[in-house]
Amino acid sequence: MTKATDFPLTSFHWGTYRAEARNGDLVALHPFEEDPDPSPIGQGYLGALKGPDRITAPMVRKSWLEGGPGTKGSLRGKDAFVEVSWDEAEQLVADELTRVINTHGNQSIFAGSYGWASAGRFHHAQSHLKRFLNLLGGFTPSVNSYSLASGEVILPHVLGGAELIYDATSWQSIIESCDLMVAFGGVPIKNSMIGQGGLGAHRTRPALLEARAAGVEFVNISPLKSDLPDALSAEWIAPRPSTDAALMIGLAHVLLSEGLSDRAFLDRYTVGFDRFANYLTGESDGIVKNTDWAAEICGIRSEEIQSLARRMASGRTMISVAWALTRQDHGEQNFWLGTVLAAMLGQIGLPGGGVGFGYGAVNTVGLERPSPRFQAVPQGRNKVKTFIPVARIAEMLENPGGEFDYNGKKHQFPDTKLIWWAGGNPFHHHQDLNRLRRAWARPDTVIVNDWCWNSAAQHADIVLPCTTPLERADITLSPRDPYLVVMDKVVEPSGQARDDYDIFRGIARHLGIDRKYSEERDADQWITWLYEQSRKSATRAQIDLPPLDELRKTGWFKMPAPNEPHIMLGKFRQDPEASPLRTPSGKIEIFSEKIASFGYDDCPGHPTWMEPVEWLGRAEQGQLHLISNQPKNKLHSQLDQGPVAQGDRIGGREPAMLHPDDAAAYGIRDGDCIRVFNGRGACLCGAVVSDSIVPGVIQISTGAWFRPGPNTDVCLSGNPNVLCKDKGTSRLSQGPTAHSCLVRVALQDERL
Ligand SMILES: Nc1nc2c(c(=O)[nH]1)N[C@H]1C(S)=C(S)[C@@H](COP(=O)(O)OP(=O)(O)OC[C@H]3O[C@@H](n4cnc5c(=O)[nH]c(N)nc54)[C@H](O)[C@@H]3O)O[C@H]1N2
Ligand SMILES: Nc1nc2c(c(=O)[nH]1)N[C@H]1C(S)=C(S)[C@@H](COP(=O)(O)OP(=O)(O)OC[C@H]3O[C@@H](n4cnc5c(=O)[nH]c(N)nc54)[C@H](O)[C@@H]3O)O[C@H]1N2
Ligand SMILES: [Mo]
Repeated sequence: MTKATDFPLTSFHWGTYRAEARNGDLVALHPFEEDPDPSPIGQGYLGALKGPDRITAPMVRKSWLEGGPGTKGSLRGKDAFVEVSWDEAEQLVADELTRVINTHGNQSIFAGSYGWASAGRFHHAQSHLKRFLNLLGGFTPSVNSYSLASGEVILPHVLGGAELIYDATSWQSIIESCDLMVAFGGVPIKNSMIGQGGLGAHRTRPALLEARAAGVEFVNISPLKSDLPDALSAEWIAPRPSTDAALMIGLAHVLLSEGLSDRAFLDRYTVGFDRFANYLTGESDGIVKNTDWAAEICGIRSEEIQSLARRMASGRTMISVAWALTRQDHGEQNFWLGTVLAAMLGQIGLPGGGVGFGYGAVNTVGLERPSPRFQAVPQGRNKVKTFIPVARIAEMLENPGGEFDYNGKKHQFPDTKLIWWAGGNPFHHHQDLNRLRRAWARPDTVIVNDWCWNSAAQHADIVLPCTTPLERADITLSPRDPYLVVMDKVVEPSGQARDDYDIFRGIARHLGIDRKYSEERDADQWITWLYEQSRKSATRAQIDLPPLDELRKTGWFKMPAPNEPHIMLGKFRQDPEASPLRTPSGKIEIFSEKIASFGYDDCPGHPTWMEPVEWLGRAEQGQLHLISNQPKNKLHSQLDQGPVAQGDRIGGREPAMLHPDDAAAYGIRDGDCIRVFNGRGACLCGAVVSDSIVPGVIQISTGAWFRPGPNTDVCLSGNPNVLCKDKGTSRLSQGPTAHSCLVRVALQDERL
């Protein structure tokens, strides 16, 4: 009999599986034998791989094909598509690139192409798109991520580097030395199922349970009870969404006023505490930031804030600040304040204590593993100097030549004529989709490489069908995961689908750059080259990787974990003079002269509470705060069409969770079809009535494919991004603010 371990391996962002195919079809994905907590997400491929949403041939939007570039952009997402041959599609793309570059210049090509694409070191869609366009003179890129843009921009100012996000004190250190883990935004198990670039073994749930068994206590600070598993018996504190900054300032006030802060640590390792202390006491602005002040804003009782602060000061405390807390108005403040609280407790750089950014956001945070440098597909050099902060896309399209602030400088938006997306879904990830749709009508041409007819493909002019990881061989080489996995080709590509590499190679031939683009290597030769380069650099870091032919035989390899549990900023703690931070002062910046010098009223020189643009403190009667968090049954919009995600739908719509009190106020019962709406848009959802969410808050996971009805803008499948506001976190980082959003709800007649 065939054993599961006889089946070939493949890897996704949500884990490694053994894939079973019969007669050319995928029939099962078996959990990888090394994985103690496999994710169900992968099963979404069954049915989706060859389902009705698969793109099986190159397609061109009818009006564009008939009228040429710039024709009826407002029909994007509504027009019919016409099938063309690969040769015809390649020629159309090559001609359009030549026209745009010659007439408007390379900066008018926007190819930031943000998105998660698929695991596998070689077949990484964005790398190929960028390498290809750089050979033609470049393109306008985007900077930072939707995940935590404001965190990525603030941390270098405060702690000297954004890479600390992935350098968290390890779970092992928490298990051994921590007394209390205070998790702002929780440690959501559902999110820890993911590891970018592929992962071997899910670590977070076992780590949390080990920590609990070792006596670590947990506090879940979140509007959702489920952000920490029940087995941890965590205390649940639910502040109003987007008010954690006020809560943290209240906690800091208790530490200061009750003499619980570590003055010696603050003196030796930080700068600017006194300026912040003057803000806490009200000396600088006349407002005392005590717990009564905080309670008024965040809705947590004053005594509860005091007792949490005292508890945090009474032992070894790890503060976790979820990435979600950066995806809200003034999101910078939460990472900054989490750091300041940990500095006041004086535990940064000690085992099991201090601050960590996003435990549970992905499997990677807190994972014990070495961090070698692995070779990526070389992207070449981009000669174009224009760029946008990733979430400013609609503004860029609306406002060519317009000025924007970013991290201390002023920049200009380019005039975009051509958009090319490969490996991302802007109609999933961007906020205010109706606004995006209007702005998206403006460029002359939109090209999308994807494997399924999701909303990004639907809104393109030229659609180039690509393969999935199951249809190509690759290798995972993630510096953030200890497992290397040889990914086998399991089934043949559907229809005429091609690897992204072959798609670009085909177009490169029409433009005479094939040799430069391919370096005359086929995919297999590239994979070998990537592996050998990575192996050499691993050797330099004293990590021995097996030769490739040996690895191909075993299928996977696990790099050994370091001997000592990792402690973030441990070296800095030991000797701040010998190992200074890369901040201007070399220390933790509680006051940043640099940020203050930018003069931004939405991000001053020290952490500050500023009212978010939309929040319950200013809600009108009938408004609820929307949390659009990550879906448990898929990765963003990926596999939304598959059986796992569809199986959780209610009447075909995304579930929306609300509290029994709110449901009662609108006559909503469990399972009802509801309309969630605000001035920006509306979507239909299936109601889930539950007391594991606080009153006043409604939760809709992201990921449902944007599907406006034939005669309406209402999204029929429940994509919350029709509701979320499209505004930058601040002039400092211009990050997305999806989580600061008010909505209304109503019962909905199903016949819309
Ligand atoms: N309201 C709200 N919005 C959010 C968030 C939120 O919390 N709330 N979260 C934000 C966050 S953190 C993120 S990271 C973004 C995620 O946004 P995205 O990363 O854009 O979302 P995905 O659905 O993962 O998009 C990946 C796309 O790549 C395609 N793809 C997969 N493999 C391949 C391949 O090999 N080649 C090509 N060409 N394509 C491929 C998939 O089919 C899919 O269309 O969403 C953001 N949006
Ligand atoms: N299954 C699955 N896992 C994923 C992803 C996925 O799509 N599916 N996406 C991956 C990606 S790209 C990313 S960036 C990470 C994101 O990781 P996170 O940012 O941690 O993910 P979210 O689910 O958006 O938010 C975590 C929790 O924060 C809470 N929260 C929201 N707003 C507030 C607030 O104002 N205050 C407090 N205290 N809590 C709040 C919500 O209850 C939410 O459940 O997840 C990754 N993991
Ligand atoms: Mo993300």
